[in-house]
Amino acid sequence: MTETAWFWTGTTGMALGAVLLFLVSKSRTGDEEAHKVVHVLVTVVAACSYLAMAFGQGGSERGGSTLWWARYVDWSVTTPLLLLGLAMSALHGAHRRPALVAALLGADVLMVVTGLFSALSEDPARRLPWFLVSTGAFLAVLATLLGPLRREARRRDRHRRDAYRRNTLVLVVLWCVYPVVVGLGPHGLGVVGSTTETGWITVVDLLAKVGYGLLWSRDSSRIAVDDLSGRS
Ligand code: RET
Repeated sequence: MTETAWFWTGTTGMALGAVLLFLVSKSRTGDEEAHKVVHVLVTVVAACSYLAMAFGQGGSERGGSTLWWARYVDWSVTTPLLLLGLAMSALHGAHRRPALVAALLGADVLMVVTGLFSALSEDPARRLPWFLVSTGAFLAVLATLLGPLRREARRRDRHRRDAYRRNTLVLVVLWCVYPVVVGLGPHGLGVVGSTTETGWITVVDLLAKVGYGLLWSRDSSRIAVDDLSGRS
């Protein structure tokens, strides 16, 4: 498959995913309605980013291969939204702990921005330190999800608690693939080429945005029933 074919796969998959996520979660209310907006928006933003790359936009020549920075623009919007959705669910009905949410989203944006600095560095002596800073921010995100937020989620009703555990597990596993693929790619160690990198990222992106959104939607219908019956 060519790199452009992968970009079209991403565009179509994300656009269909947005419609699907909208349809399956149409009747949500309250927090779960906000959660629906998050998932639909994430797939719409990603579809636009893939369309730009399919059009040959959002990339610059770096060291003999194209650096697709449109991806980082996508991630700077979609990753904070996905984390916000998870945090809202863990903190449902509780004192919202704005400092915790700000730390989570702040570390995440730092991860994406410094990851872009790493990819933009032509000189390995600059690329590596930025990669390490980005990885440090990523570890801070994971520590917040698996530490304080998990403790908050444990205090919620059964469905929210289970949903948090499942969604966090899936999110952590999928997100760990990104640094590995980008690290091996043409703007990292250069072990794999641009098309391979794009192929892997497209597949993981579809799982982390559409697949993960559908997983939420299934949990969310149970949560909504609980909320209606006053059990939350
Ligand atoms: C980079 C490179 C530097 C080190 C690290 C990275 C992590 C990226 C991640 C991206 C996740 C993207 C998602 C997008 C769609 O929803 C920037 C690749 C740690 C974790 C989930």
